[in-house]
Amino acid sequence: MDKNSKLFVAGHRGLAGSAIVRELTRKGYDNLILRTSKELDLRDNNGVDNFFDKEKPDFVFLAAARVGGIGANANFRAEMIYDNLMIQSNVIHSSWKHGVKKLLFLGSSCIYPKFAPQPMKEEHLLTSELEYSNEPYAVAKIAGLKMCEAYNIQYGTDFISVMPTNLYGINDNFDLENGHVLPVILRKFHEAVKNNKSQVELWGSGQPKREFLYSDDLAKAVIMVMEKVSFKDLSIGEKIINTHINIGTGKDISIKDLALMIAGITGFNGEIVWNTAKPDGTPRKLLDVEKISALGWKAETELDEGIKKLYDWYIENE
Ligand code: GFB
Repeated sequence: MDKNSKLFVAGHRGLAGSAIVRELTRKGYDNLILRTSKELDLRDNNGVDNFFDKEKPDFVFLAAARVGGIGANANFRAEMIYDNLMIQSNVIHSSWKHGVKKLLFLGSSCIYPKFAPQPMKEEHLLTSELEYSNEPYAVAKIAGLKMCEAYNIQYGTDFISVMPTNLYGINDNFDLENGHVLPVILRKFHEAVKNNKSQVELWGSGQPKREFLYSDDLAKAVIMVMEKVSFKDLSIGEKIINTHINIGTGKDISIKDLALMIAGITGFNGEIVWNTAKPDGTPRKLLDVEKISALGWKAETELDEGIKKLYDWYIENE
């Protein structure tokens, strides 16, 4: 991939996609092809095919997806599977058809079994049942990585999949019902401080543990993989040893401790009420990051530092 290669970043307005665009621009890649979902509906097979035919991108970052927190996964089970299957199938298939040199597909740590050993290694994929609350999303993401693998084997393409842990950062989803846990807690505390509220309700028991990665750190990992790694590097001879690479910090934190950290940053001193009628989701979700570390990448942003950056951005853009 050189500095004037034609790069298509699908999903460039989202949390992951916008971070990838910022980092590509910072590194001097200046031939980016970007389309909003209004301009190009990635669920539309003909539209996507025509776009690839016309633009002929050399490299594709597939960061477009229907995503959300545990609420969105419960409220939109149908969209979670339909939209994701359509988006990724159209983009992956058209990338093959129109000779894309390399494609990078972004999945999620939700692909692993609910009770996978911790930390979760790439080879734990499909070893037991999934967490029910986000099963439609996880099934779509597993289909995406398997589709990349299948095209690589049959057609000799170079389509690589990476599985990031829970992300947070600029352009995050702060929607109280459907957003991700970290930005939603930040918003709840911020609004409580602003409105002099002494109590904030959070979901579940607070006991589950999650691993959080700042989106700008993810972008560096993703671009490094695109620049350095080929699908054949993930195999030994004919044997495929890995279909994907985990991207995480290697450290996790309970939702309760996360809430206390965010309370400190936002200045919320009131009471936290845990609504246990809301789901906890999977008990723990920590990625094994040995492979991405061996490639020379490491998360740089400490959690408290990343939350402070996100809080500054949120206040500016509220
Ligand atoms: O954001 P979330 O769905 O991440 O929720 P997941 C994580 C945990 O935070 C759950 C608790 O145990 C929730 O009960 N929680 C506490 C809250 N308060 C809140 C709140 O106000 N809002 C939310 N959303 N949660 C995501 C998937 O699962 O993992 C995504 O939903 C994505 O699709 C991501 O794949 C990696 O870790 O449970």
